[in-house]
Amino acid sequence: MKREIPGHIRKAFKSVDQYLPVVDVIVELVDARMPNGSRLKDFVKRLGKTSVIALAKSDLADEGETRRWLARFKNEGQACVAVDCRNRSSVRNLSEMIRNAAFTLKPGQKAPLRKVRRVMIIGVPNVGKSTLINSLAGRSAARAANMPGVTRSIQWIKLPGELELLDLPGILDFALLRRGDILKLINTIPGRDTDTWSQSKTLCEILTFSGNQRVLPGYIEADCNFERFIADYARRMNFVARGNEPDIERAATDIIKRFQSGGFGRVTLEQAEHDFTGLFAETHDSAVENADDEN
Ligand SMILES: Nc1nc2c(ncn2[C@@H]2O[C@H](COP(=O)(O)OP(=O)(O)OP(=O)(O)O)[C@@H](O)[C@H]2O)c(=O)[nH]1
Ligand SMILES: [Mg+2]
Repeated sequence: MKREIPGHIRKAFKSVDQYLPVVDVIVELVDARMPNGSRLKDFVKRLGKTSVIALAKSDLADEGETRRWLARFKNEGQACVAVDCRNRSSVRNLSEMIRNAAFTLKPGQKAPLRKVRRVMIIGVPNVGKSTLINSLAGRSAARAANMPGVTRSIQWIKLPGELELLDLPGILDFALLRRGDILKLINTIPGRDTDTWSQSKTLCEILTFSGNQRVLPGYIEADCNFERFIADYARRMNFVARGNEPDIERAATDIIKRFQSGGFGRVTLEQAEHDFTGLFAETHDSAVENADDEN
């Protein structure tokens, strides 16, 4: 059965159209662990505004890989910076960049009559938009939590120095939805408990593709064989199922939770110089259904 984009995401698209005429700058917030796969590139380009890319959750991503991503975006002529959205000092550079973009006029551009400049934060669900706004504002102004779909209403948040930020719900387009399973790995689309087996298998495959096998303890020792690795992991963690068998379902869930919270160290799933995550695309309809189910 074909379903549509969830209601609050449709509403976010409408709000972008509604507020765009009064917006001066767009902050494109992407996940540093998957900068391209979480980027709404075509969508933001179509809006035709000055934009700045911020790589959120860079505290969870590989530092070298983040440098390579920043170099790639700079090469494309994009202003960009890596941030930990939860940390006020980490977002200072971004704050500077936003001010520069908002208050510097391009050659031939007329200054707007209003003093205040307005900034729209655009990104996929759960990437850290509300957390970033709170750090930029220096106070808890927007509700944030670790699940997609937290922001449902639209609000302007005032910053000192004539800036206003718009907190929007997360946006997903069909190109990103098609990447279903890998977006669940970074918690953009909520995974179901019954999904964790296929998610952890995808995680192992991606880590193998990206040469990051060492990240998962025991994976190389299991010859990068997923089934063997999961069973060994369950045994090591003392996850026991009925009949004294290793509880491999619990192991799969544990691996996903641990990965998402940085428990295996800093890992980037998508390489700046060799992007292969498109290989993990799902069919359009099943991906849309997954996003819809939880919202
Ligand atoms: N480690 C880490 N966690 C972050 C970062 N930014 C946000 N988070 C966490 O990610 C979760 C989601 O943050 P939100 O700010 O609610 O994300 P959002 O993009 O507003 O989400 P929606 O409104 O649901 O689209 C929260 O648990 C945050 O604490 C970051 O840079 N690093
Ligand atoms: Mg939010």
